[in-house]
Amino acid sequence: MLAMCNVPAFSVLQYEDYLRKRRKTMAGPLVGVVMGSKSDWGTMEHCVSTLESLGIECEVRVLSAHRTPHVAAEFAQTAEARGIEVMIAAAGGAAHLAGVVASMTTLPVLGVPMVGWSLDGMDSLLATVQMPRGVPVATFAIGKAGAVNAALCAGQILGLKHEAIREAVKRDREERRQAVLAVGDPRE
Ligand code: C2R
Repeated sequence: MLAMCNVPAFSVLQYEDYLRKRRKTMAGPLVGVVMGSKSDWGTMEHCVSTLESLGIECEVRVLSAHRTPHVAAEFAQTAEARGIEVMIAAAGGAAHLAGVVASMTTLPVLGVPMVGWSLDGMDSLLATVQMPRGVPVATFAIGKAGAVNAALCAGQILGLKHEAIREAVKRDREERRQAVLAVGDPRE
């Protein structure tokens, strides 16, 4: 599992110390975005573009808890060691991906239900949100709104520690406020 991150072999204590130092110096992706299929990209690109608009670097992968279970598990298990601080997982239909990711890491996992091939995404919403006690997935709205809000929420979580991201989230909120006020009378 650790081979994927090129972590040299040493004791658990040394490894934890190594991770702590690495995290301090590391400027790399802070968010891991994973989706069950390329067919989710049309929705999840709004998540990634929102992260980018906040100046948040992210990893983006298509991986499936059903079709590529071992790689999906490894991606989640090694996320913290790669410097990832928040995971976003999107899937449609029998949407188990976010739950499986959450089972493999203690990083916060934000789940985004995709509109699948039927049921307008209600299946994905319930599959993502109904996690058993003890393994949370913070679940967002179905589709594009959820994709954007998951990115903004990731920004809010990261903003607790990263000042530049905190300020970017405040700017984004102000821009959205201004955009509504700029509409004025919609008949015009
Ligand atoms: P295809 O379009 O590839 O057939 O996928 C995907 O997220 C997608 O919305 C259809 C839908 O299947 C979902 N999928 C899952 C998982 N893997 C793929 N729900 C999973 O691991 O939960």
